[in-house]
Amino acid sequence: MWDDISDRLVESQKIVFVTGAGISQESGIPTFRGKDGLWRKYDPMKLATIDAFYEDPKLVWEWYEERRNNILNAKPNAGHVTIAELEKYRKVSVLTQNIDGLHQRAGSKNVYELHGSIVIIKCTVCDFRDKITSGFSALPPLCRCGNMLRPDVVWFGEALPQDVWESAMVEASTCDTMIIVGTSLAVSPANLLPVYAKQNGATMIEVNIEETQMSSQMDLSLREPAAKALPEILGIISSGKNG
Ligand code: BV8
Ligand code: ZN
Repeated sequence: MWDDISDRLVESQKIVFVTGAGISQESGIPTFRGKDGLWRKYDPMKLATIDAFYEDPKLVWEWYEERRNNILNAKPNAGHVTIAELEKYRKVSVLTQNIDGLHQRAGSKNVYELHGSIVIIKCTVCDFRDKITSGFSALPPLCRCGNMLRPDVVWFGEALPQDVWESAMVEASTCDTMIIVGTSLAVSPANLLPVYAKQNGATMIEVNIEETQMSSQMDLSLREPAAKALPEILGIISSGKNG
């Protein structure tokens, strides 16, 4: 299993990663559906929605402020750092569902944030939008125009940013290798990206501590934590070179 995949990794030219909450789990950021998951305390399906925000903006903001604090104190782990390192050997793009910015902080250059970013804050009415890493004194915070501010994330029921989604589809359809890391692939349309890669004949590799709904479609499933499995993949590529 590994030999064939190692050869393909050595021959690979362009690697596209699709990442989810699992890659940030080892940075201390709870996943959505895991046992430590956010789902346990709150129901993101209820809170990460525009209705919840307008129904109870304070509650939704308390949830985001708690996550912002956790994320701003978190550090990229070996999984994020390895993906950034791989750019020395291959053309790499990262299509992430995460809103924590850890791929960029690890040094990845080509990151597409499919679901937005928790550190970018925008106004619900005017075109104010800025990176804000400090806490807010009052929740919900108000814009200078008097309207509520919100995190620049994609809520359930909201469309993904058009330009980001279009680029992500192109990346997924033009890679020879896709590595899917730490995502249950439960959320659409992000979970279509592996389908596009497979249709394009890419080598499909999954890194996940559990089985996912696409495990049977993978050429290789590594049942290991991302911080352990990704350095193994880097080792094969860096010693095999090519590319
Ligand atoms: C859209 C930002 C259309 C916010 C997120 C029925 C009713 C209502 C809606 C729908 C429905 N059916 C389908 C939908 C659409 C909906 C959807 O997919 N719902 C699902 C849940 C059924 N999708 C949408 O609404 C999307 N928009 O469709 O718009 C449209 C079109 C045009 C015009 C208008 C509208 C928007 C989806 C984006 C939602 N926002 N995040 C926030 O974060 O607060 S999604 C949220 O879930 C996160 O982004 C997260 O990344 C994502 C997916 O979860 P995962 O990343 O996979 O995380 P999860 O915990 O599930 O899994 C972690 C995995 O890691 C596990 O497999 C675990 O085993 C593994 N793991 C754990 N530790 C490790 C590990 N692996 C390796 N190493 C480890 N150490
Ligand atoms: Zn405003």
